[in-house]
Amino acid sequence: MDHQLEEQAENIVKKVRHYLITQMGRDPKKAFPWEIFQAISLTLRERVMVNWAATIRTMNESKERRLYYLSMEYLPGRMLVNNISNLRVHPLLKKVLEKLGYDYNQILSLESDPGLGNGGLGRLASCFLDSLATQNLPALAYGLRYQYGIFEQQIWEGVQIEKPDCWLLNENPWEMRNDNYAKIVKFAGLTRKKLNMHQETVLDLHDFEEVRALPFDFPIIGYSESELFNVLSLRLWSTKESPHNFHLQRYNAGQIGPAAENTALTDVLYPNDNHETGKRIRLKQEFLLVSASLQDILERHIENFGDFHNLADKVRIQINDTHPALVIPEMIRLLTHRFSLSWQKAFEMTQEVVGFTNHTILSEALERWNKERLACLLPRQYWVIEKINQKLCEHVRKKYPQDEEKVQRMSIIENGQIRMANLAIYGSHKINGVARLHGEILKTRIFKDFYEMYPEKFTHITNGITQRHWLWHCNAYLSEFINARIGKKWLTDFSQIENLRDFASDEPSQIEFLEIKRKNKERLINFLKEHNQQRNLMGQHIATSFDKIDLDSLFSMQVKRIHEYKRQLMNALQLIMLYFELLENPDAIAVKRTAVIAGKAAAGYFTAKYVIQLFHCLARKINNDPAIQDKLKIIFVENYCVTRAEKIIPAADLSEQISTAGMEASGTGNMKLTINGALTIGTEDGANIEMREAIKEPWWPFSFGSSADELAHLQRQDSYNPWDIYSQDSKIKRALDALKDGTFAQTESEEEAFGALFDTLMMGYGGQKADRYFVLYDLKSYYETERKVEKLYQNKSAWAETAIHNIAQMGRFSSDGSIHEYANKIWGIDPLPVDLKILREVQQVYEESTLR
Ligand code: NBG
Repeated sequence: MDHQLEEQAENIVKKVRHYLITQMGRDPKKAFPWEIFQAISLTLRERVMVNWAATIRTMNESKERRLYYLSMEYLPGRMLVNNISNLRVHPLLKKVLEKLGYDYNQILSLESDPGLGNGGLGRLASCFLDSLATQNLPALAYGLRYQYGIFEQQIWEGVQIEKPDCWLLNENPWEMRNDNYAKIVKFAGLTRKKLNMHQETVLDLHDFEEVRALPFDFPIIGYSESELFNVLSLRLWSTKESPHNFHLQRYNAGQIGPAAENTALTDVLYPNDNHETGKRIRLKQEFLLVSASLQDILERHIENFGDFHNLADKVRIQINDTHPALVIPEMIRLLTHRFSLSWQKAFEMTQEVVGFTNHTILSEALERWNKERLACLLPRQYWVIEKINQKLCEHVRKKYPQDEEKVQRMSIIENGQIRMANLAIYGSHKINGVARLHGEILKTRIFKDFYEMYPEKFTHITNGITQRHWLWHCNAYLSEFINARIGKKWLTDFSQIENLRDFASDEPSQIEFLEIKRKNKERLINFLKEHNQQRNLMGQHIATSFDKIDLDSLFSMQVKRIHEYKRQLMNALQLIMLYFELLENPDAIAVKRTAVIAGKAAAGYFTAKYVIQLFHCLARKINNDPAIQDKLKIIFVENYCVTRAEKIIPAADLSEQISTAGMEASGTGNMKLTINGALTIGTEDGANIEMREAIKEPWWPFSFGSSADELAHLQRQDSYNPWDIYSQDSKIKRALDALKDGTFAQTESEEEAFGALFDTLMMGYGGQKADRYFVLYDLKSYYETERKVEKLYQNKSAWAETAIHNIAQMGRFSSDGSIHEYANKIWGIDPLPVDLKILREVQQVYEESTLR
């Protein structure tokens, strides 16, 4: 075995040297680390390319139904490490780098983390791609190749500063530019009516603006125990590298900005999570994705089948939230106009093809486009939307003749706005929520009218995560622990993890589990020492000591985007209350606590930014207060991203999932933390509920807070007044007062920030109700439940036992399971493993072409 590894490593070293010379003109003895990264990637890529070509041919020749996944966001994490992991060549590559004389971790950390998404929605898309590829499902994914991903977050004396994220500074060995498949997308222009062969009106367009979308393909490698693995394509469109997108006439007229608008169209990802702003460029981005991808999809279909008679049988398109919902009018338009299908046929086909996943019930996140804006930028698509809407309204009127209000509620166009969710529901055959509670809320609250009319369209599929990335890849110690006990089947069949239950009460296993946790905490703290030094007002690093962090303290983690409904502020208040209690009596709490918080705030979201500032000031005061004898430490980790999550999550003892019940559609961080051996303190929200049911009493001891129904009731009654709590609960009052009395604020800006936080809780702002996310309402039970946490943590063995039970019951939260459900319930697609004969053929051609 060792000998074999040695030999393989030697061969790869040769290849790497070959690339260093032929691609970089570099003497291998003098290569820069970045060149080594490139050469390693190119070498590994060869292996991937063979299977990639063979998978594509397998799909084309099979003529099976295919899924096309459309998403404005992806968060794949670093590609080289992920690919090494799915190709199972980790030990081999370590050996290779050792031979070449470079440090494995250093080389791998050179790659930047492609931040092509905001948070859960984008990461879910990447977990889904991993599962699609691993389960050999015939699929292809589309997105945008943003030049700048989600901003890099820096914290300057507590204030979030957004720096551009230039992930494409260096050549990316994992993307394949594909000029042959570039597409032209048309915006604006004037329309002219004409008749198609069914004597139905369609619109021609002239004087339009043309934008060229150029695809870059990324391989998505399926995990497999053998050389038989599928490779899917993630095709990302860019407008950057097409010189004709530059508008010279405008430039000559002195309009420098507008001249570059189309060249710059895919430059930046809109950095909003659960919030849409209705900006024009965003609309153009969305249509770019839709139009280019749809042309691609239809061309593929024609190439395979010659015409569209079987389109509804062979194609499934899943839209990740409403962002790509323009696919509905655009598909109808193309089919009726360019391909001369009848309107009715085109509409029915589109409905059958498209599926829509909703990811939020927050009204500020539901997309609405200004009617004039859309009509001006996309006149033909607007015209189709009007027609779809007429059809919908007629339908509703027919079924509910007396109910004009219902028609208004369901109408796609209302009050000068186009409601994309209504369009997406009407235009697709299935709409799904992302957890059971979320699915219920869609049916009974936000899309009630649609549910009444089309009950069969509504379903839910609970989110999942890939255990390969979020356990195997990010937590080597724990993975070995699991493998040693139950083997490795869990990697592709996560239900196997159940067998771990047998070890929950086994003392040596408990001890080993706790040791692993400790090692992961140590790894995190070492990482933070190097990468999370604080910055002063000017952004310069100031020496930050982590020496007082006790690895045996309880590490609680709340890591996710900063949003009011996620209630990081409740966590902060709980920490303030704890601090005051410790000031009175440092022995009041038996275990030390290290509270880790991380997450980005949208650039214009002031309340969220104030919350970050508050954590900074809490840390400044509390971490340095000798009176509490190092019992409590607070760390805000800058720039939360996939790579940092991989370091933070394995180190967690406690997972904070404390959103207002009914607001977090699913959550996926909750799942990642649990499979890494953290216990959850959480509300009855999103997937927490299903996790509680799977893990069962007594292994889920820290559930707290009001239910979604209770809060909905309070809202309807309009009977909640946070001042009641303020005046009745002295501990809570004291914590709130501390926001105003200068306990934590040192500067005017800090005073203002915390004053504003106080006001959102007690007065409301911008026309919103005071404490609309019920922070104070749940705070008492939250605080008390945190004390229960500490009590259990004192009993290490009971803690470990509970944690192992938690991991063991997480089998159903793998994205493999979610994807399996999508494939059966929504898409109707079957696995299509790469054809061995085709693979052999491609391999042979490859071997023959490799010059010795
Ligand atoms: C987010 C939800 C999360 C959910 C992810 C993935 C949006 C619009 N929604 O609760 O807030 O886990 O989607 O489904 O980003």
